[in-house]
Amino acid sequence: MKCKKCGGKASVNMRQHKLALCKEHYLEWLPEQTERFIKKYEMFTRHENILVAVSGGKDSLGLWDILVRLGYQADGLYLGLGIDGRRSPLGEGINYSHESQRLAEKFANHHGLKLHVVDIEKEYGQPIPVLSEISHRGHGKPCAVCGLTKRHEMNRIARDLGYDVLATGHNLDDEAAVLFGNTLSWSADFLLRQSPVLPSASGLARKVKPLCRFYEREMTAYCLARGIEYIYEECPFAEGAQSIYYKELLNKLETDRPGAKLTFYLRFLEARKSGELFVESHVTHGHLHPCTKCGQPTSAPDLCSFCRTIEKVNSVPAV
Ligand code: Q46
Ligand code: ZN
Ligand code: ZN
Repeated sequence: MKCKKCGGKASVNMRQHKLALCKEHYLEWLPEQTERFIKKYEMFTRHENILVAVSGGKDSLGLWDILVRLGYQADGLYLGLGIDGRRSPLGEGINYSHESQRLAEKFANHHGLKLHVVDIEKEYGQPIPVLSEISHRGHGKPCAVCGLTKRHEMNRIARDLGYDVLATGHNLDDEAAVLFGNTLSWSADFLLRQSPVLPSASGLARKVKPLCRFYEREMTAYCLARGIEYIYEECPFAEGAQSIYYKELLNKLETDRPGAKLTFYLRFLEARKSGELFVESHVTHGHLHPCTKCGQPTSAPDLCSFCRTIEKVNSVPAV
């Protein structure tokens, strides 16, 4: 297989685009495409300050790398969730959080970039697995509390430190799996909110997903070609997640019909934009007002669900 640009040996073959490129041209192509998506969806400009949520994985580190290479002002935010053997019921030997933090810091140091690190245990007294256990949210899995905490903290840091926009590394596989799940249940509220850009609203930072049109394997190829060291392991709690099952189903479809995943997602974005699928006014938006403790928007009468979770945890006497 030959590189379409130089005729040299191709190292990445993207069947869905009918495009094969050598390493050098792939490393040019991916940022160029990202720039195109940033402009197309009006995500941000070069005058704005971007906060990249960095997990230590390939997508978020790849995204940070691309934005910096494109000349954007992008700092990182790492959330220390405390998911590792020392302090969780997972057992010894699993050092997911420590290892991902090490790799995020290594990347930042190597490129001379600013990385904010927020340790959840230091901020709120307990790591995520324990917060989840004490608060009894999420049916024995910490993902509900983890997701709630990540959203809350990313928004808090973006707001408190004055960033214009929060960027996450969600790729096409992530977005297609979410879309598939929401379509199966026809969750109109969630479908309406699924977008490459969520504008800022009543105390919430603008959120963008510049990688939403790249396949997961394209991000893996980018990180390998750039020599970015990232954490290969998934969070141990991800095992058995419904989103992984949906990804496997979509991968089967993609094998038989290259490009199916991309078409599924892009046609949805087109239909959503044109208003073909939903009439926005039919979807009920709960009345939002600021949480009396943290100020972030909530539909609950006083505290938001994150602050309620932390209150509940603090009210349980220590053993
Ligand atoms: S980090 Fe957190 Fe994920 Fe781990 S505990 Fe669940 S939500 S699986 S993306
Ligand atoms: Zn080439
Ligand atoms: Zn709150």
